[in-house]
Amino acid sequence: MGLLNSKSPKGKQAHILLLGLDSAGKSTLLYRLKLAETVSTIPTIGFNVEMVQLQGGLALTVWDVGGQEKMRAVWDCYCEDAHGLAYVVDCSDGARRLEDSRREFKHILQNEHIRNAPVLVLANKQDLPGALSAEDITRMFKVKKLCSDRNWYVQPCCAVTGEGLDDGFRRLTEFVKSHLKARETLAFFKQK
Ligand SMILES: Nc1nc2c(ncn2[C@@H]2O[C@H](COP(=O)(O)OP(=O)(O)OP(=O)(O)O)[C@@H](O)[C@H]2O)c(=O)[nH]1
Ligand SMILES: [Mg+2]
Repeated sequence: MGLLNSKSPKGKQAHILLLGLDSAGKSTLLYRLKLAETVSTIPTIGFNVEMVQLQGGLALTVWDVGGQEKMRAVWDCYCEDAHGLAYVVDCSDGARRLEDSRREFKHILQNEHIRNAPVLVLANKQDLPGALSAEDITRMFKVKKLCSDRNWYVQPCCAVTGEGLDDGFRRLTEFVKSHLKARETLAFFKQK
């Protein structure tokens, strides 16, 4: 049984927000997940939205928002209906870009609409020489500290081959299910 049929908000899709700096690999990753093939991408101006069906019947609506600087200014506007955040990092990026990415990550976690929402950090481009590991990113981005109020996981991956993507999104889906359940329980007791 997938999220669509679960007892989480009736008729609601699990809505995942896919963010990360420009060229981190978000669109490559989205279409790899959806089509199981590598598509050639152009920088996203605005957003792409796709329904992704993972093996096992899990359905996710994934919003891939462009990561260029002018787009980052509007990321907050996409948070309102999100049940989970997938944040993509280009692990082959230089120190300055990694710092920009870390800063944006910290900022988006403060958005009240995704408070407590689970986070999957995708440590992408593991195929490139010198790419930082998932452990490096966890440390550098202070994920443990910044996500102490929610479920989180840092998944090494390669969007071009698809390695790590299914595992990461499956874990995120499990987190989202528990998050929705907790929200439902809270709403039930608030009604009383
Ligand atoms: N080697 C390698 N290249 C990758 C990987 N993932 C993405 N790329 C490449 O990185 C470039 C940018 O990928 P996109 O998916 O367009 O990046 P994006 O995050 O959607 O960028 P914006 O739309 O500008 O925000 C493309 O040339 C991809 O082929 C990866 O895992 N390994
Ligand atoms: Mg894109």
